[in-house]
Amino acid sequence: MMNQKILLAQRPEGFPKTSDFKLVTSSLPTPAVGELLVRTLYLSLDPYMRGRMNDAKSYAPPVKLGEVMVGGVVGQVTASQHPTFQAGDFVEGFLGWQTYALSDGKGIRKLDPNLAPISTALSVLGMSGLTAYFGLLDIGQPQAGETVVVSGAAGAVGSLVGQIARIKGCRVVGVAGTDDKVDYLVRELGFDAAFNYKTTADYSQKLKELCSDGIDVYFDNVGGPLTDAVFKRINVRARVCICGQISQYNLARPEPGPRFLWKLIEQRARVEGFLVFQFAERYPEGLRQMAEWYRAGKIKIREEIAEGIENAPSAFIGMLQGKNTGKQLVKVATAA
Ligand code: NAP
Ligand code: FER
Repeated sequence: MMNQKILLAQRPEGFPKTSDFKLVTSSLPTPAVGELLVRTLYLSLDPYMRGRMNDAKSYAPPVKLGEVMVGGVVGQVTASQHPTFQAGDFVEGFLGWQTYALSDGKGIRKLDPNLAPISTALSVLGMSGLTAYFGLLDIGQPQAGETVVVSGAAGAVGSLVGQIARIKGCRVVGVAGTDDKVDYLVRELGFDAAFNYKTTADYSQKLKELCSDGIDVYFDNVGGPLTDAVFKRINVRARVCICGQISQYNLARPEPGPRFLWKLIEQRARVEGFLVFQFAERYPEGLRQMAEWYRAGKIKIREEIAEGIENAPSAFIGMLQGKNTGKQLVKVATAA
């Protein structure tokens, strides 16, 4: 048996291409004392990976050229010399774009496959869910009756944010990139309204129509012109949560925007960026609550599943282009 790995072959200029990645095969490692070998079942594809392909330090160092791409994985232990893991255990951790990974157990979470499908450890019961939960509730502090606008609304994080805001009694307006996504938000996820930013000419006018009482919380996944338009409609003491700026990730240079800081004075409003990792000590709370809502049917999810590690680069590019509704995963192997 061999290990298949996807390496960063070159740093993308603008939008990534499949040739920025390289699939290589190597022999399977054997775990030493204190180590375990994990077979990847699902690989998570996330927008942050685009940032890690650049030669720029952020909260984490860039992926080096010729290194395995970073990524969250759900897998199954195939061999272990680690006291807390046994062959057959299901686990989740940042194990990278590869079919097998050696680990020392640090940052590896054991999963109970009877509680929820294991893939959810990468979506609603993983990083996407925790981002939605803490970003909306801690940074956004939505109150019943308030209007919450979510961009990237049909994606992994955005679809959860809108549903949590509904649970909290808010009026929720989503923004997404296709008419099917807009239908999904309103008909299946219970959003009060949604619009397609690709076919809407005047965002500011549309927001005025759909948010007649103004905007109290904006959960921003995208940035760019949509975010500029939201600022024109924020209410007194509004909270703007900066979760992501995906409209900027593939640009060679960030776009200059209109200057809207005066709106914050007028409305005594707050803008705050956050990283899900800052809430690490409270992950158990977030996971408990998300699991309760998910199991009670109050939160619905969709997963977009590509097949085979070799298709991870094209699925990643597809996710950046909006081909996914809900969480983009790659199914790499079937559980034993
Ligand atoms: P996702 O929303 O499932 O997938 C990305 C989506 O972005 C695509 O489906 C696409 O949908 C949309 N998109 C792509 N280009 C766009 C553009 N130019 N303008 C507007 N929308 C665009 O991904 P996710 O994992 O849930 O992540 C959502 C956001 O959260 C990202 O910005 C990510 O960086 C951020 N995030 C932040 C943290 C944190 O700790 N701060 C953690 C996780 C994620 P459309 O069809 O709607 O265009
Ligand atoms: C993300 C976007 C940005 C994310 C992290 C960041 C974990 C962090 C960026 C930085 O530190 O520069 O989706 O997810």
